[in-house]
Order: sequence, then structure tokens, then C-alpha cells
Amino acid sequence: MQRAEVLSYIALGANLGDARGTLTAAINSVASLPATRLMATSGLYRTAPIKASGPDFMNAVMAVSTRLTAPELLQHLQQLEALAGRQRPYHNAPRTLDLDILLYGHACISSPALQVPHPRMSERAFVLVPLAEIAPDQVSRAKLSAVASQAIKRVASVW
Ligand code: PH2
Ligand code: MG
Ligand code: MG
Repeated sequence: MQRAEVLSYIALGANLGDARGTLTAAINSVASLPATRLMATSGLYRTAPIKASGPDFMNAVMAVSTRLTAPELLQHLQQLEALAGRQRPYHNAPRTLDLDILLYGHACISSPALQVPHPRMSERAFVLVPLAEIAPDQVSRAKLSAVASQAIKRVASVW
């Protein structure tokens, strides 16, 4: 029997190289994963680094409906990061592409490789603001107010 589709939200970030071009290409690549349909994408946001070094980031959030399991989805996302030249010289180093699973249906996953919901998503305007753009029901006003001091600016639509 075919697996059911699950709605998953994925955060995209980059602050090395052509961040805007990389995010746009990554959205297309994620939308083209096997057994996966694109449901929504936020605009692109320029954001100040949070607990990270380097230049400003470009961030976005996308929603997909997928029959991949969460570990399968993670493996595909890590492959796309590697294809974009992602290196990990130290924790939170500047990066060409970061793809994080924020939510995978209503699943709670706590394995060494994957924690869902993403454990730090509520602390980050660069996640909550684009997520609220495509899924306002997922982000309360209180959560948005708690990150209101973090610099974030919507700079473009993806398409
Ligand atoms: N990602 C991090 C840490 N800090 N700051 C911004 N603005 N955008 C990010 O994507 C980001 C960050 C860890 O993945
Ligand atoms: Mg991340
Ligand atoms: Mg990551």
C-alpha cells in the first residue's frame, strides 16, 4: 500500500556565495524530490545572523506534501546541501545552504540525527516570520512578539 502524504515545513538558509540564487534553486530541487509536491513558499528574507558569524543570511520557508519518511526527507535535504557545496568547519559556520525540517505532520521525532519539531524554531524570527507568511495558524502572535527584536526584512518573492 502507498504511504500517506505528510505536510512538512522546511527552513532554508544561506549566507555564503549567491545566497538568493542558491535558495531559489534549492526550492526547485526540494519541490522535485521523489514522491513530493510543493505546497507553498514564503518570500525571501534578509536576516541578521543569530548565534552565528558571517554576513547576513537569506532565509525562506517552504511547505511540501511528501510520501517520503522523515529520515528519507532528511537524507535528500543533506544531499542537496552537499551538492550546494556545504562545508561544516565549525558549529554554525557560514554556509552555502542549510535545509532544516521544521515540522513533519504532527510527528515528534527525537533521534540523534533528527529532532522534529525543530528544537530552536520558536527562538528565531528567520523561521517564524516566513513560516507565518505561508502557515499563519502555525505561529502565534506571542511567538512572533518574542522574536520581534531580531532584524529581518522581506526582500523578494521567490518567483
Ligand atoms: N541558521 C543558524 C544559526 N543562525 N541566523 C540567521 N539569520 N539565519 C539562519 O539561517 C541561521 C542563523 C543555524 O542553522
Ligand atoms: Mg539550521
Ligand atoms: Mg541544518
